[in-house]
Amino acid sequence: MKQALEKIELCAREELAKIADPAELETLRIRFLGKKGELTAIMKQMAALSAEERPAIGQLANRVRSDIEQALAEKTAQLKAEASALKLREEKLDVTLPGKAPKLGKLHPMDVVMHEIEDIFIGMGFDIVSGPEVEYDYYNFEALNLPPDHPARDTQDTFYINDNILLRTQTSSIQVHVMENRKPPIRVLSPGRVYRSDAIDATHSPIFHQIECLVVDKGITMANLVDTLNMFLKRLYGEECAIRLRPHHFPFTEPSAEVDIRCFNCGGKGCSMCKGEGYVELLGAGMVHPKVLKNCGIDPAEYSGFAFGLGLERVTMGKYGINDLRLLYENDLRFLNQF
Ligand code: 2NM
Repeated sequence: MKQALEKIELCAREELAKIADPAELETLRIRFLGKKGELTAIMKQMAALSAEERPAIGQLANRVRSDIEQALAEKTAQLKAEASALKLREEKLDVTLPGKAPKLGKLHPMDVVMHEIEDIFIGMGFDIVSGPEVEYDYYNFEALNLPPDHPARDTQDTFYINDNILLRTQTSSIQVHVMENRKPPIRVLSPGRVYRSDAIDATHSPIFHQIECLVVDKGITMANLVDTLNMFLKRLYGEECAIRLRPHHFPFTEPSAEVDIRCFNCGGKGCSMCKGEGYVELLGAGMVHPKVLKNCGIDPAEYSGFAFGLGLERVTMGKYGINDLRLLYENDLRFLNQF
């Protein structure tokens, strides 16, 4: 029996040494120490021993059991330690490695210019206002003194939703809402998307952007218009910027003017950039027509105002030397990444 017990211990140690998987440990424990295990089977035979032999064999059996239990515990601890060391190795994170920089987006050149213009006017005490792109004929044309037979109202030029509703062709429709809803003094800048039924080419698009400025108060004159234009354009283009006004006609302003900017390339002498003119057309402006003020509930005998409007595409193209409008809409990263 002594030999049998020693053999069990030896065998258990050998088997244990081979194990690499924690799941096999339990199988081994049952095989040697379980109720139907090898050690239990030997213990059951102890009844047959003589009273002299029993204590020594009993002691040995107990020692073998506790030795196997201890060996099992040690192996369990060893496997656990190995598994956790492996996990640590596999999940190792080197926090000193350089990070992967995320690709940052940036503003479209038209947004850059628009924000710049908005900031200039906010600095002069203006509010930035917007309005609906789908508009009533009244706000887009009638209130602005465009008669029913005016060519701009032609279905060839304007996208109509129905007889009465259209896609706004100018941001002046916003100004009508502003004048209806606010009391002078009014100082607003209204940037926005506008729609005209034009074919796409290097200088035209059915969707483009305008920025319009409106001031209404007591005693507003052309002098205020010219001063505001100079202040605005010198901030946008630099102190050397100079402008000139040419008489023009708009139905919603009287008098009206086209505003040219002196050519930056030749300083006014005339060159290929300005086509020999010395000046480049930039925007339209004028004193708000008394009929328009009246349409919007403002008494033209008490108040006067000036307004001007510019195309954001044209200003952006001029500022960055872009020669084709379509580049602004194509979202080609080779183009956009240059800004
Ligand atoms: C322009 C040129 C001249 C303009 C007029 C008005 C309003 F609503 F006050 F009558 N808003 N904008 C105006 C005047 C717009 O764009 C070329």
